[in-house]
Amino acid sequence: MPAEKVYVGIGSNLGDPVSTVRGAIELLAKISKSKLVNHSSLYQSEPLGDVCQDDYVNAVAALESSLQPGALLLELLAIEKTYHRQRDPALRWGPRTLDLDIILYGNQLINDSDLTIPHREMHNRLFVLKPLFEISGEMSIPGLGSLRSLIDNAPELKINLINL
Ligand code: A4P
Ligand code: MG
Repeated sequence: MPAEKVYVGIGSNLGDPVSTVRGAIELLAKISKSKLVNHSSLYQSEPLGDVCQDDYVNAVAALESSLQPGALLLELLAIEKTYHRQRDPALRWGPRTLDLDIILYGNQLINDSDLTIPHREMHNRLFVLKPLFEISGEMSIPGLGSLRSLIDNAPELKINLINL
């Protein structure tokens, strides 16, 4: 199967989100039959949805993958699992959030019970659209139109580049 360009959204807001996102990018680079070709800067963004949570660190990575979408999703879930628990300063185990979403898989439109591509909420999420634009530039999103117009029409959200 020829490789497809895949964009993966990365988000974390528990524990040490910067190191989690960096670690996730390193693990994305090790996925079989896939190559990490680029990743965005890290962004700090205000939480969308639940009001009682910390800011997120978000990024988007670009892969070339010849894994089928379902197989790639399993790889992402395995990476999430490695970050779901972390020692807090009191040495107790606590939850850790790492969300890895398939944002785009080539030009494919997928609507399975366990997989919707493009990601069903991407157009509402500047924390996905902005890092995606940073690495892809203007592009056409299957079924949704131009990335530039999605950014212009997305709900407002505080989001800043993290200068590391
Ligand atoms: N699934 C369907 N389509 C996809 C896809 N394209 N990529 C299914 C990945 N998974 C997909 O995922 C549950 C199931 O969704 C997967 O097993 C897969 O079969 P999940 O990550 O456990 O849950 P979810 O539906 O993604 O909901 P979750 O995690 O509660 O919320 P979201 O939608 O991931 O959002 N605010 C900021 N600023 N930044 C953030 O990153 N993230 C969230 C969580 C909320 N607010 C945020 C951020
Ligand atoms: Mg998710």
